Order: sequence, then structure tokens, then C-alpha cells
Amino acid sequence: MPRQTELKQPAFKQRKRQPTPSRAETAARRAANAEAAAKPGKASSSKASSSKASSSKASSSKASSSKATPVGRAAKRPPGKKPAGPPPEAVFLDDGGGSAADGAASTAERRKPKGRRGTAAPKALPPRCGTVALVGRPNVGKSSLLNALLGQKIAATTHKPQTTRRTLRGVLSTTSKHGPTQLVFVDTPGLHAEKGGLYSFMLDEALDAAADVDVLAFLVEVDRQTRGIMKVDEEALQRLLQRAPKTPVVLVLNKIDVLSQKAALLPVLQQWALRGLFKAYVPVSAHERDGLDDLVDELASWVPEGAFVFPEDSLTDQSERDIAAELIREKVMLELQQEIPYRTAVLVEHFDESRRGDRRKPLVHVAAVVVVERDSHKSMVIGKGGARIKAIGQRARKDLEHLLQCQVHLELFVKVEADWTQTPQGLRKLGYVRTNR
Ligand SMILES: Nc1nc2c(ncn2[C@@H]2O[C@H](COP(=O)(O)OP(=O)(O)OP(=O)(O)O)[C@@H](O)[C@H]2O)c(=O)[nH]1
Ligand SMILES: [Mg+2]
Repeated sequence: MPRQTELKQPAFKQRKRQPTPSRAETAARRAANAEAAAKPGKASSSKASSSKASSSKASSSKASSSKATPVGRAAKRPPGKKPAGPPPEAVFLDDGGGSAADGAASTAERRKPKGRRGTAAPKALPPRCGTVALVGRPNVGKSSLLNALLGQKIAATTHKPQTTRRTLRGVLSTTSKHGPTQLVFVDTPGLHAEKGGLYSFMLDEALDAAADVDVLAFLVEVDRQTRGIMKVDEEALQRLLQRAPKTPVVLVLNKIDVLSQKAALLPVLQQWALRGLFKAYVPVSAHERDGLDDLVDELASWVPEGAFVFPEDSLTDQSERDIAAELIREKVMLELQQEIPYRTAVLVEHFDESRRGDRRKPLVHVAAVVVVERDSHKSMVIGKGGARIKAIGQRARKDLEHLLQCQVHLELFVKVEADWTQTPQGLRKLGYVRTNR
């Protein structure tokens, strides 16, 4: 049961985040893997890794100058094939060559996305590997699409715009029609027009990510009225093209499940096609996992040939603790009205796994602080008689138990940090700090 007390002293801890892998970094890792594979006796993440280290749209000059971080574990099963026996554990990205990332070991089952092909890999084809940014205006379904592609929820999603605040990455290792394929998806905050404080941080996150990937998946949503191109989408696209003028862009029309007839999509597609800006057009539904195979096939054709950069069972760069914070924030956003959701942050202060290995009753203890900007916001988060924070806690605990696959004891606190979304100190305290890329 969540507690509604407040922390007397601020006890913020800044958590280190890994920078999103740039195209150069991915290429560098690929080169390092290839080198490792070429050396007898060393494990590599793919047998074919040496053949493609130098090919690609990924800039090899950049690659050679950046620090290569080899992936330390060898791939164990061919892409696209289900392993025999129990489902694999979710594995979190490990930049350090083998040891688990902070809080990384997970028992969460990674579900195979519905509709993913089960066909055998076209063996003759070399592997492909690259980065894909999911970009677009807020609320078009970028995070939902990432979760659907991975078959596991790692990103917060709500019906409210500007849910995602930081880039996060998820890895899909599969078999596309172009052969074994590893796509490193980068989920980004929505491209919006607001300025200052947290808004600027979010926009920089999105645009920087877009500038540094092999291919852009630009998402728009279709609606029941199929009104055609919306001005906000146009504006978001222009921002993107200014920042990444040479990167191939695939238009992803999401939410096609709302259409009663798919033919209604045609005029919208035609309008976008007239712009002549996209390499391809792929209608999907993240909710129904419809069109995901086609999307993966299309994106695969725009990433370079080359060995997988991450082990095939890698899932994300987010630790369980990071995901827990996001899932709690998601519930805060869902439970609160108006402006307040945008002015709240969640910090996980304790993530105690000491009883997780308990055979009879595995348990993880999570204590988190919901940070708000004003006293009035605090009372809204707590609610009458603590009803709202209790509801937030109950919903969050359910998700956390699903994520961690064990019982979760969740404690929630509420704390005021005046105007944190507007001040550099406030943003820093809450971990909204840009990393050098
Ligand atoms: N009907 C339908 N709704 C969807 C689909 N994909 C996403 N949604 C809904 O669209 C809303 C926004 O989804 P998000 O995934 O949070 O969107 P986003 O683009 O990541 O939003 P920001 O993080 O705010 O930029 C949520 O209510 C989703 O449930 C879909 O395929 N069909
Ligand atoms: Mg999002």
C-alpha cells in the first residue's frame, strides 16, 4: 500500500544514463565486433561480423574515431527463431562488455510481438544492423509502437501529449526479408513548439537523436475523419528535415485500427506522397500490432549491412529501475488532470532486490518520490484522504509486478521542488541533463 508521507529532506540522486548510441557509435561497435571475430578464440556477436565492418551508410570515418565498446557475449540463437524451452529473460543493454547493467537482471518475460514472422532466416543474406529513430509530433504513438515492436512495455504511454521526456532505446533482433536484422530503435519525445525549461530539453533530446541515426521513422496518426495532413505534422517534419536533411525518412501512418475502411487511407497517402520526401509509406497499428512486419522489412532495407552490435537477447538501455520510474510517472499522468502531469517527475530512491531471490515469496521493495512544483499540486497528487496517491500506487504496483515478475512493495512520497521544470538547477536535480554526444 503506498504511503502518502512526504520526504522532509530532498534526497535526490542523479542516475547516470547511458547516452543514446549514435550512428557512429553503432558503427564503431560493429567494427570492434568484427575485429574481435577476426581474432581466433574470441567470441563475436555474429559469425558474419567481419565481412561487413567497413560497409554501410553508417559513417565509418566517424566510427574509427569514436571509442569502440565491444559487446562481450556471443549470440546464442539465430534471429527470428524462438528458443527452445522457457522464454528468454529480458536482457538489458550492457555497454561494458559482459557484466549486467545497473539493476539489469530481469525475470520479466519478453513476449514475441504478435504477428512476427516465424519463417526461417534467408541464410545466404548477410546480417544488417542500424539505428532507427521513432519521431513525430506528440501523441502519435511512438512509444506504443516501440513497445509493440519489442513485445514488451519499456516506454510510458498515455493519451496525453508529451509523455516521453527522454530518448530511450530498444533493440529488436529478428529476421526480416533482408536477412538477419538488428534494429536499435530510439524512442524520442514528441516534436512540439513549446519553448524553455523542460520543453527545450525534450526537443533537444528528440532532434539530437534524429540527427544521429541511420533511418528516421516519422510517425503520423490517421484519424477517423482522415482529414489528411495536419499542420502540426508538417511543422514537425520541417524541424526534422532541417536537422537531418540527408537521413532517409520512412512515413509510418499509425492507428489504422480506427479506420472503418482501409481504403480511406489512400487519399492521405497520396497527399503525403506529393511531398516527395519519403522513401516509403507504411500503415501500422501499434495497438493491434498490424503492419509491423512490413515496417521492419522496410526499415531493414535502410540500415547498413553489418554484424549485430548487441547480443540478440538485448532489450533496452533502461534499467528496471529506470523503467519503474517511468511506469510510476505514467500512472501519475493518467490520474492527474490539466497541467499538473507535465510538472511532475518521479525519482526511484530505493530499489531493494535483496529478497528477490527468495524462493517462497520473491519481493522487490521500491520507494519513489513524486516531485511537484507547488504545494497546491502536492495536495492534488495526494487527493482527498490520500485517495489519488493510493490509486496511483495501486496501478503502478500492478505494472511493476508484471515487469519484475514478483511481488512489489511500493512506497510513494510526494515532494515539492519549486518550479523545477523551469530552472536549470531543478532540471539537473531531477536528472533531465543532456549528456555529451
Ligand atoms: N487506436 C490506437 N491508438 C493508439 C495506437 N498507438 C498508440 N495509440 C494511443 O495514442 C496515445 C499516445 O500514444 P503514445 O505511444 O504515448 O504516443 P507518443 O507519440 O509516444 O507520445 P509522446 O511521448 O507524448 O510524444 C495513447 O493513448 C495510445 O494508446 C494505435 O495503433 N491505435
Ligand atoms: Mg512517447
